[in-house]
Amino acid sequence: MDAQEAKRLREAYDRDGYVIVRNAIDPALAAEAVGHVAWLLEKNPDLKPEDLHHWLVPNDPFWVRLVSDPRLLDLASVFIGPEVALFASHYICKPPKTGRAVLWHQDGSYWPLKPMEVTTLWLACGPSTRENGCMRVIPGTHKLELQEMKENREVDSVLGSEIEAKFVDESRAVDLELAPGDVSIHNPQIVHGSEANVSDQWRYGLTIRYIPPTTQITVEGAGCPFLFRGEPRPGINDYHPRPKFVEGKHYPFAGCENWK
Ligand SMILES: O=C(O)CCC(=O)C(=O)O
Repeated sequence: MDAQEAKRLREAYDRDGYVIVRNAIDPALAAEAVGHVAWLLEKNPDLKPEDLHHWLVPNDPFWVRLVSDPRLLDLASVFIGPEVALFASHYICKPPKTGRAVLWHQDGSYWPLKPMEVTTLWLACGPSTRENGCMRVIPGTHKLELQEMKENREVDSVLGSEIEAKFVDESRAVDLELAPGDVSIHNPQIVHGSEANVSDQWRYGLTIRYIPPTTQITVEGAGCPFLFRGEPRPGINDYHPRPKFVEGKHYPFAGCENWK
């Protein structure tokens, strides 16, 4: 990415609270991620496809390979600087007809991060459309301070909580429709969510939350810290080592021989 493109992305993100990058990764890698989800669901039959959480990451070479892809790290560094660590990553996949909504919320309200310097890359592994419950944002709401999220158990949703309705003007919402390999990138304060999947197609999405190594995860176990670029800071975060690929134990992927 050249400096002019980085400037364009940064300006859009600062103005709107989000930006879309098309073809951030190649379709073959996106397709491997879809296979990974099927593999994870088979290995973890008690987990719902919306709930493939960060605690699965440290012992999963493909997951670490995917979130440390240099193309994604280059993008993250536009927003958080050249040193890039992982705070957390979570597949939110919605099965046809039953995939749950994500109620309107601000991410930062849930996160034990100090300071709140963090950006999310939302990677479309398959097509993400209005019908299958793509992510939606309200542009400009990243300028709103972090609010307390309120519990809502009346709707079957992924988070079970939401921002108060007075902060949500749905008439201004933008659907982030993405093709496999595209990413949307969003600020931790932007008001966003997604609707249930009413289509007969799966929606496959991977959230990836990047921080600089100067940001501390203040609650142990709240994330899956890895340091991909830069130097650790004393007393800030214990980073996991890169997991080794073991045939028969891990999801096989292109290049897994380099992870042994
Ligand atoms: O995947 C979704 O529908 C919502 C994602 C989200 O809330 C996030 O990445 O912060």
